[in-house]
Amino acid sequence: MKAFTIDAKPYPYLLPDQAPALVIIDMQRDFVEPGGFGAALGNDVAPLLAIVPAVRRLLETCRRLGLTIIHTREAHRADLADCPPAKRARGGCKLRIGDVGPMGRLLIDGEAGNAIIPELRPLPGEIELAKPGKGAFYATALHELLQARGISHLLFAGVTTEVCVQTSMREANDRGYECLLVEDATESYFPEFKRATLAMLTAQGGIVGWTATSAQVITALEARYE
Ligand code: C5J
Repeated sequence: MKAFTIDAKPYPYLLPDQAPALVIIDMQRDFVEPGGFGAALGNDVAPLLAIVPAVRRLLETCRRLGLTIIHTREAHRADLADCPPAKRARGGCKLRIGDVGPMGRLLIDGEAGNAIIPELRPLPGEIELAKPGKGAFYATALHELLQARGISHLLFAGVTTEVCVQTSMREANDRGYECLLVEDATESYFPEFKRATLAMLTAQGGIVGWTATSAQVITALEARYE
């Protein structure tokens, strides 16, 4: 039988019978639009918006092929009971988690700024997961949801590469998932951090997983699951 692979780094990524899930990390207004939490930390958010077309192409392909799709949001409860004081204090900026910004309270579930950007808004049937940490597995039901569906392979996209994306991919790797990060569907406020993250994830024979471009991923998914 023919083996279907994604042309990936550091070596081809084998696509299983049970299709991978697409995990889109934190494409929420808080991080990619001016006036959100990312901007409050002093970042220029423009580079993050540049990946939206690539994430959208990937999302549309996965939708058409019927893959499981998970959208995460970094989000805290309105009473901040799930936000450690150390996290809230970090950065020492004028606006902190829970404070009111131009798009509502920063990083608070249900506020306007906490929503996924309109271009990538989840459709009914897709899983939208609020997560109080940087990693998508910390204090969420993600592992149980994936296990219930028999999913062993995860394709990662979203922001930021070296913070929530990398943390989530490492958590997934430790739980036994075969993980691939889509290179042009992830971004950082710091280009050198993105480059370093892609390199460190795939070093040592793919110690955390694989990377590939969205074109390579889409071509392989269509060949395997269409
Ligand atoms: C950050 C994230 N950078 N989604 N969150 O605080 O990467």
